[in-house]
Amino acid sequence: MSSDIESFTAHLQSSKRILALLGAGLSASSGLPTFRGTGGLWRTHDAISLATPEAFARNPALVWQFYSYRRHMALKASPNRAHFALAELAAKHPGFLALSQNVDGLSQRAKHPPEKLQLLHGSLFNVKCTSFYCSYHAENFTDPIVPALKIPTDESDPTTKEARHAVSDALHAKQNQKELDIADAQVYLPSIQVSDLPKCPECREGLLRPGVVWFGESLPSKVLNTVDKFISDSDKIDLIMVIGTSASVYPAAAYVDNARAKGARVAVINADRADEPAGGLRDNDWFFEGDAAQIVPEILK
Ligand code: BJW
Repeated sequence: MSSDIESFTAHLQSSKRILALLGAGLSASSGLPTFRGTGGLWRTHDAISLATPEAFARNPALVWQFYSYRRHMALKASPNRAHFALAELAAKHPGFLALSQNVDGLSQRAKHPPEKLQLLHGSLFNVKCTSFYCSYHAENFTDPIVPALKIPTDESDPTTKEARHAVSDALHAKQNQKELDIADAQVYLPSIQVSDLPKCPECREGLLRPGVVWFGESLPSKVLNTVDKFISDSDKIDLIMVIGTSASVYPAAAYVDNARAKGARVAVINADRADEPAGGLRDNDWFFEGDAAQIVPEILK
């Protein structure tokens, strides 16, 4: 296993069929937290434990607050150099396909050609109706999606509001309103009624939910079919780049072995040397350790 950029570049240049499996580490430099390890906590909740249908059934307000916060943060973030470098490779290479586990929309905003980007786990900016009888789904970029989910400011926190008003007048306080970092468990989080959560505009009964794939749910069949077709139509896959992902969630993680079975060499780009794909690494693989935002543009240059 090597970290030699020259041998990687030579292989990339001769590669006809290339996959890239993308994960949260790709967007870490854009300021968006990953799921596992540091940053994987939202308030006192493991982010993974909120990404389940059971969590939504138990406490839809909390889960919506988590996703509304993430929509807000993703809209405030900008794609980094790795998103742009991958988008450029996708635009110029006819045999390249990116399989993204990310839901943050940053690859799309870096102008990654949509047909070369398969969203395995959906998007923060899709919503769908939870009613069994309704099939409503739509793109939605409204932030906040409903007024109740607006990120509170220090002015709306009853404790800090009192303190502020003790030292300044109401006008001054309003001008200096600061959004609270509600990911921090010490910070005030308003309680929200279910009746104030996003409702389906079509059936007018069901709650809307984020259009992401939670644990135990199937990935979109159209996406799975496209990826399966790319792999099965290829006599050989030359390379799979595994970028900023712990590659611990299936079926996404299995694409590394599927690509290997078609002859692919594996290049891992990860900040943590311990995060190898499940099947381990082989002698002719590459591991580039560090920030994807720095390494990806460098090795794709
Ligand atoms: C950096 C960096 C920097 C940091 N630069 N790097 C086979 C075996 C066992 C279990 C299963 C199986 N098949 C299916 C399952 C069950 C389950 C599963 O995989 N469980 C595992 C825990 C084992 N899978 C499912 O349920 C899937 N559905 C399914 O298979 O349906 C059929 C079925 C159903 C029921 C039973 C059996 C079959 C659905 C999975 C959906 C995953 N959803 C989430 C949430 C999406 C919505 C949201 O965003 O909230 O997807 S979970 C979360 O994990 C999210 C991510 O996309 C995904 C992967 O995480 P990712 O991106 O890898 O992030 P991290 O944090 O794990 O890693 C970040 C990496 O970056 C780290 O390595 C860092 O070191 C690195 N890094 N900074 C470079 N600057």
